[in-house]
Amino acid sequence: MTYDLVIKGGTVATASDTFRSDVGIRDGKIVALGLGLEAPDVIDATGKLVLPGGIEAHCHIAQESSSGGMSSDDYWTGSVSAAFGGNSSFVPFAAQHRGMGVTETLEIYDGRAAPNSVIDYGYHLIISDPTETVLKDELPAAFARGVTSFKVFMTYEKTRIDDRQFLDILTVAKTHGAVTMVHAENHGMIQWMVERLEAGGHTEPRYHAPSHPAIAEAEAIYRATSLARLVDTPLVIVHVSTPEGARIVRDARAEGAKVFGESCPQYFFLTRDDLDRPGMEGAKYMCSPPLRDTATQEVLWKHLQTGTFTLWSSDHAPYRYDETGKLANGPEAPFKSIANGMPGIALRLPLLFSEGVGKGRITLNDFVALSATNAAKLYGMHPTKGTICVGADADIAIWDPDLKKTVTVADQHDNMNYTPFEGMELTGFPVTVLNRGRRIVEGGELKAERGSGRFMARNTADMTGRPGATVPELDPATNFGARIAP
Ligand code: DUC
Ligand code: ZN
Ligand code: ZN
Repeated sequence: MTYDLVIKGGTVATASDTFRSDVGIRDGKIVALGLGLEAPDVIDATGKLVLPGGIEAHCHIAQESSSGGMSSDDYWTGSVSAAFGGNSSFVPFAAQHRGMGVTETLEIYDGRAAPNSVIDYGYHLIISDPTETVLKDELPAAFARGVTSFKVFMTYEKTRIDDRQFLDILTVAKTHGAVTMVHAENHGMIQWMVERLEAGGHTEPRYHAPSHPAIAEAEAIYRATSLARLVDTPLVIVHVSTPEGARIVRDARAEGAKVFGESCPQYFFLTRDDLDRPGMEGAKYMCSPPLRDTATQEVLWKHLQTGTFTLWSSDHAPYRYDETGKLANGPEAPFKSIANGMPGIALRLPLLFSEGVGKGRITLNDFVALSATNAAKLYGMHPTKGTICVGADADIAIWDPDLKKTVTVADQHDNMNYTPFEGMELTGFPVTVLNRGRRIVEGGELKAERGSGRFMARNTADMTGRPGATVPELDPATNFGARIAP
């Protein structure tokens, strides 16, 4: 057999196995695993780890925030930063705003992504206006073109949907096999807290944390999982930030519900104390849900270790620390008028590798599962993406497990003027990244052409191991609850 490219001498790891193997690549696909493979083009991976290219499954790229401002990264800078962080593909959001159609929304994002992305991309569709046309015609059409995951918000004035609308969306998702994702926080509790804080004159960034109490997340996660269990359809709770929230996800999973949890590095490595930095610096650390505390971090690590979280995502939501981003509403804007979100797309994987694998908290195979395989399975990309096997796309990240670096904004390759992780010392970084067999990052340089990433039409989720259950009231065997089954 002949190959276009062979990755030679490395240690390959998948979500289940770690083994010495060369990787033979032809026409952008992995076509052979074995020793002694040869090709005219060889990457020497001696002493390196050969891992599936990361799949960043939660990031905001070229997206207007709910407060109107545009994210600082477009599909060019966002995808370049992702590639330097060891990702071969990503799935940002396409956000429908009220009054817009879904088809129109996707066309807008096609115009933003196709000419710019250097890695393969798809979209999760944010639905904030579930009209009859959207539910009956546009969501099925989006699904048919490979947009197979929908996100909803339970808070934010301009995007939130109510429980009844949520059920309608879950029902469409169930009919087509789509996955629904939710930002779960109780809107009324947040509003009430904000009003009280503002009335007391507490408007600095540090008050963002108490304005989103942990119990607001727990209440909404319980409600969201209950709605999904009524419909018996898959639901991802994104950016879980509290022990209470994680426990609800864990319990729902233990009962077999089609519920999945996602968490993000900021909740593991930063705390609300960062919001207390002098002047407006705290604005850099504002995200929603907000940063919590060190006790929370310990609990979240345990949930990551024991499988509560299927997904580890950056939630890269970049707004520069200047008048184009965080300070768009003035140099002393009240916290409620400051865009929520922080960057981190290039650090999602190095942070987890260094502090997870490097510190013995998780295995290398867990790392692979969290970096790519789980997202590929849940969001309908597996096995074309997310693993190293014959027949898969040659999406590969070659890691130097011993490479040490101090995090600095200059190394992020994004369009930001800060990184919240500045100064952290990490060990283990990707050094060469491939997408469909082509080098996109090598030797510290970008090798990919702008616009060379391709749209990924995604399939339905793999629900193996998540049986779900019909609630008694909807079980035809009990006549929709009118009589008790014998
Ligand atoms: N939710 C996100 O998922 N990202 C940024 C801000 C938010 O509210
Ligand atoms: Zn969110
Ligand atoms: Zn997000």
